[in-house]
Amino acid sequence: MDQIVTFLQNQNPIAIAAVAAALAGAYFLKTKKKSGYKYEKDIVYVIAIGPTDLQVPHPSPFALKVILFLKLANVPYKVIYSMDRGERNKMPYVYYNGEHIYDSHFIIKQLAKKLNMTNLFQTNDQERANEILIRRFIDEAVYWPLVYYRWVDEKTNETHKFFVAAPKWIVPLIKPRLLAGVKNQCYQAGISRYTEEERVSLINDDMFALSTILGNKTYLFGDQIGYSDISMFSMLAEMWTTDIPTPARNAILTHPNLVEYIERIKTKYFSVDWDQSLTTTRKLKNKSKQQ
Ligand SMILES: N[C@@H](CCC(=O)N[C@@H](CS)C(=O)NCC(=O)O)C(=O)O
Repeated sequence: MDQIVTFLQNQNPIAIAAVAAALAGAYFLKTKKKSGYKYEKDIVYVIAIGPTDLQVPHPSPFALKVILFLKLANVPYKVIYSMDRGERNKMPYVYYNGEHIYDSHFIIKQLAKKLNMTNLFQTNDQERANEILIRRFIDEAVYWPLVYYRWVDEKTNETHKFFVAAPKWIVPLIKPRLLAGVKNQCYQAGISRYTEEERVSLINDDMFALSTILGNKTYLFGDQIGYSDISMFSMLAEMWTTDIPTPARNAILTHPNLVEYIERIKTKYFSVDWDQSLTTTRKLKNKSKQQ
């Protein structure tokens, strides 16, 4: 297969693009078939990208949000690793008792209602307003440095870790397209257009804000974990759990309360499956080496 890839690399770019598109298409269709899974009643199926060689069980902070929510709800769930992004072309999405739900926010809102998890949300208007702002700030703004340093920055990117479960031969065919897509998103979102100094100052401000709001509380709103904690833990854990000293990780490191917060929630809710999922990755990695 390596010879085929080398052969393709020496051909006319248009011919390569056509062959690459056909092979990548076939591969995506194959992984998409996983969405034709035999679903069981009362189990939530989370369809999300992975596994990867990152140090987190789910590479998407939005998938991690959904998983943490499902743990809190104490509802049986299964993760289906797939490239399938569903009809909104975004991951994750879930399937539950005959219904697809898209977007981590609406997944959590709708399942919380079905599962009667009202204690997750603030009831006082002032707190509820703060909860909305914190969550939207994290999901929509703090997200971009995570993407930028994982995918775009030459010194810190971990893109190779996303393809461990894919057959080796397909990687040179699908990776450039995915990478170009993510780079374009970072440009459009604006994160790529800052100077590094500006980017770092924004990240430092973001972490200062989160650390100050958390203060010495166990969770953002006191002793009980709430909806905005689900977002905050998921985004910060993705940034923190890497051995690459990205500016985002460095910024977290300067706030001991954020580090303790991440480790506390990770230990409490992911004591088993954080490592279990890394083992799954290792197994898949060995399998893809053999292909
Ligand atoms: N608002 C969505 C955001 C989901 C999202 O941006 N997912 C990323 C992966 S982390 C994705 O699907 N990116 C592919 C794309 O945007 O084309 C949610 O909360 O679920």
